[in-house]
Amino acid sequence: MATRKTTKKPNTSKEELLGFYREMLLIRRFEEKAGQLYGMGLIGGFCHLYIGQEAVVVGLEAAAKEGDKRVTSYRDHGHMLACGMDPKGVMAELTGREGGYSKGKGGSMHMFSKEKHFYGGHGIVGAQVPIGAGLAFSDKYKGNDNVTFAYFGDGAANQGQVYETYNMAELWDLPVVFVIENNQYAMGTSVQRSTKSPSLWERGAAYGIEGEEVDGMDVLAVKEAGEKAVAHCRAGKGPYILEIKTYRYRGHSMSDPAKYRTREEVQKMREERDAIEHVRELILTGKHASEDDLKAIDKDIKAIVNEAAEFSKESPEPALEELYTDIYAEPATQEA
Ligand SMILES: Cc1ncc(C[n+]2csc(CCOP(=O)(O)OP(=O)(O)O)c2C)c(N)n1
Ligand SMILES: [Mg+2]
Repeated sequence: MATRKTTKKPNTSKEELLGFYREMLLIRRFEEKAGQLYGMGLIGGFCHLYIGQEAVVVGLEAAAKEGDKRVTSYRDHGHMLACGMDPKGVMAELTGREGGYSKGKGGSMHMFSKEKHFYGGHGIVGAQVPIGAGLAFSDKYKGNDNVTFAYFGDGAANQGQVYETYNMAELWDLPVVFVIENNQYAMGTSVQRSTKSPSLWERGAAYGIEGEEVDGMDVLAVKEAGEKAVAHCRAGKGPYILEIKTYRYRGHSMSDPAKYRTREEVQKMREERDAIEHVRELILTGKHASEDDLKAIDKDIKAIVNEAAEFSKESPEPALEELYTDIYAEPATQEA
């Protein structure tokens, strides 16, 4: 992965940097807590943590506006927090409690928010990509200027449905940003082992889709690329691909034996490329805040996460009768 460019003065502000710091830290601390609750047996099933990749969603959310949509895979807790969903509702869903976004009946991979335009959370690798194009189609049909962010991984990028979607999205000029979160691994398979072509975004050229590679450990670079992508879509020029180079520090899921990479590789990335540390450095060297100010933010975030954990332990399990609810959808009404 390319090293961070430090020569250019970052085009940002104190407020923006502090906001990025807060939002990325919230995701990291939330995920650490989710890992603990999983270890305590309070979260069952699968649990895919987003630690290391925080700058991707936080940077892209900074480029989004109200009305924009997002859809992603099972590694979705960060996406939900970044678009403003309630940490209590997310954590309670992870623990299978009534206070969760799907009343405790869905879990990690089955959460949605109509209010925040978050369309899941999908366990089937790549399934969210055509869904993302469908969401973008609905906005194009309604004639508004909303954009959909369809996130998927490097592993998913080798799926056929991605390319069928590329073709239709470009054919119909759909306002969708295809975000490839290239964290270098698909479960235990590295990109080097799965993929011959060195870049994933360039495959869009076969369908006439523009795109670029982005440093996913630099939240400012992600935001800048996001703004460009979104402007392209809003201008009616069709889809755009962002291949965001990132890294997950934790295993694929909580049950990952981690035999496919060395501890040193992970350690090196944490020490040299961590996105939160990067913003912290920019804040301190730019004298935007003191160590004590940052400690106060850390404390604040810890309190939010602890409150979410407490809520998710205290919220009751769903009642037995809930087994019979939310099975069939109400007939959809035509929106203006
Ligand atoms: C269609 C399908 N095939 C296989 C799986 C099993 N599986 C779950 S995650 C995963 C790897 C996906 O990796 P990637 O797209 O890079 O996303 P990441 O986990 O790195 O975020 C696989 C093969 C699945 N869930 N769905
Ligand atoms: Mg991956």
